[in-house]
Amino acid sequence: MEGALTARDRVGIQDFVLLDTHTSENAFLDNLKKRFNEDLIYTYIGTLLVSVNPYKQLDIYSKKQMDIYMGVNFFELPPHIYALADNAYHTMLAEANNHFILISGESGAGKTEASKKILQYYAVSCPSVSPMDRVRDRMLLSNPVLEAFGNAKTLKNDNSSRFGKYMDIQFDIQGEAVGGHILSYLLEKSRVVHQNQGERNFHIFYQLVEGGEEDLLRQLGLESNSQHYSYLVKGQCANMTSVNDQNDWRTVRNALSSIEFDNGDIQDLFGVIASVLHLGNVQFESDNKGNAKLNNTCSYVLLSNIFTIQVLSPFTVDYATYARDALAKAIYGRAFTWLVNKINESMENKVSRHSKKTVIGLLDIYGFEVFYVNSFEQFCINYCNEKLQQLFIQLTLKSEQEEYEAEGIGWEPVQFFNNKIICDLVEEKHRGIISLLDEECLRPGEATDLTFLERLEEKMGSHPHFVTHKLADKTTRKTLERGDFRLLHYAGEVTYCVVGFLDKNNDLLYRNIKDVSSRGRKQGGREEEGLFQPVASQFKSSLVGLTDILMSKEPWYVRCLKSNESKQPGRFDDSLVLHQVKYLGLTEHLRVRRAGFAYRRRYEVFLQRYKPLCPATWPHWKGLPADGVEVLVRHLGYQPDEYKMGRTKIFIRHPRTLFATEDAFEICKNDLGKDRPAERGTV
Ligand code: AOV
Ligand code: MG
Repeated sequence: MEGALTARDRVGIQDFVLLDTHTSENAFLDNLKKRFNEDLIYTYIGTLLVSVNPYKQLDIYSKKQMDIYMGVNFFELPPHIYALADNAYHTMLAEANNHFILISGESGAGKTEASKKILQYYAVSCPSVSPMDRVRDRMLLSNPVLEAFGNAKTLKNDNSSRFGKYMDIQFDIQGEAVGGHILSYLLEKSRVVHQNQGERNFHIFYQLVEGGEEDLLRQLGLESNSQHYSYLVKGQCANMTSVNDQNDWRTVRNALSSIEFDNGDIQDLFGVIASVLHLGNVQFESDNKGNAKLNNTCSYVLLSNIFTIQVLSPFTVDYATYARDALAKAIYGRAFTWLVNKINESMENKVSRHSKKTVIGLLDIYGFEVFYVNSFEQFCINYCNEKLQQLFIQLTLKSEQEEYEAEGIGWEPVQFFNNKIICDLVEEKHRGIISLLDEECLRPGEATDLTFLERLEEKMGSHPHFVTHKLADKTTRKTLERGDFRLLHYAGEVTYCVVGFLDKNNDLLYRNIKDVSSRGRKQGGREEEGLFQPVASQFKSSLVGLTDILMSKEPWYVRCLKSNESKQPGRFDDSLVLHQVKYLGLTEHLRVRRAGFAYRRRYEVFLQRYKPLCPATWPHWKGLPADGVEVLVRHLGYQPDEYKMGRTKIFIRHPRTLFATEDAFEICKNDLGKDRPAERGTV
């Protein structure tokens, strides 16, 4: 008994539900920290997985580790991302329904790494029949490709996702992964033409320029030096130590070949990427009338064909530059969409297209982020995070309620901070920020970013989560500039600078240029025919669509926490982690799990684990599992008010009851000398 306690003191508790003290945030933090210091980055809250970014490679992701977790009962092994993946998988197979894994956490917390680990687990561990091997390989290979085109170095994360990604992994009834499909959300196109100090453009540009083969570069007319390209040096950190662009180039290049990209596709793709770089180097100068003309160093026939049409109208140099950038963004955005479509084609299940399948959806989006200057992009990203937090709140409360109801057990709800108020502030029809923004975008010529801000202040001025520069001093100590507004998000306050909001929401010029550049091509493009929807509204609709997709499936949660701001291995910054624990609502989640009945387990599972503790159930119980559990817990001395028997599960009121049983089990297990795998230090 004492040995077990000492071990627990050192490595903490692997499931917060078993934490025998109160559920205070400090106790929570303390447990996370103990474990983190032992390189135990994963901890459960029931079936929810908390992960703390170690910023160092841990030896816990080998094939051997995968094998250990395959098909083993969730709580029998140390917490792991594989255990969650495996549990979702086996539940999906057993219940023949669809699931999704929601991975959340702020920028740099480890979401993308977690999603890759899960995909690897399925690709490697699930049963496999040869023809599908290629589909699985492609699913895995889609990662480096999409990361190259959709990720970039930001101040928060050297490999930050700049698009949202939802991937369905399809399984047949034998449990084999047979296909995949990706939905991508709002790519941060502005990065193509501008990067803040200390940030980079999308990885692919540097990979191509630094790693591309001589022949290829010559064909594309590219110099093998990123310093040569104005779009690559805005952040003044083109070459960074944590990324090896040359190696990554080879990985991406090989991946593309394996994902059904033929040489023509690859030529086209890099032709487009190169054209963006060339475009960025196009300079304008004033003619004698003050109009823009192409600087005579520009000799790109194809580009100037497209481009001079646009710049033939008498534009100023500024405007022409602006048009050039809009075109570059549009080209890149289209290339990205094309890429996602190609990848989807290659992961399509062509063998058993019509047989029944179930899916596990993996959601990995850009995390909440706050920079020194925050713009339209951060507004969209942070809004997206609000929506997912709202989904989490709805689902955890909802599923809890439903479970008690289904099992015939009454309960008292726990209070959460409900961020619905912030979601409404942003997205409410006719009244939300996005609606106001759209309205301003419909007044071309009259509206400006500043009139938008004025309208915001007028309409939202008294909202508890909106701060105008006029009121800033009363609410917080930090002052606001004239062109700023501040939102009090669930994860903290963010000051947004309105400059560029209208323009980025409109993407107007993008449409003009599309008209011009598609003139003379064979097809006009179907997109142009549809009704124009501003960017933020479009994003809002796509998030509604995503929510619907998710709500129709069974949820699993991975909550990623950032351990420190400076990406240091093994450093645990108490206040930073505590802040995340608070805003992610982790202790409330824990309290909900423990309210009324802290713990519940299916009768079969409970009996299987604890049956050695009672002579009547060991080694075999012949009757119904529920009856066996009843016999077992009476033998253990459970008092009638300590537990309830539901329809399929036993519900245990206090963690300490299960805790005592768990202790007894540990001792008994040692006595039996059973060679069960157990967490380091707990045996
Ligand atoms: P994110 O996806 O949550 O941020 P990442 O998954 O890209 O964050 O993680 C950021 C970096 O942290 C990675 O590049 C790794 O160096 C490190 N890291 C994360 N998880 C682990 C792990 N399990 N083991 C070792 N290192 C890890 V963003 O995409 O910015 O929201 O938009
Ligand atoms: Mg990411």
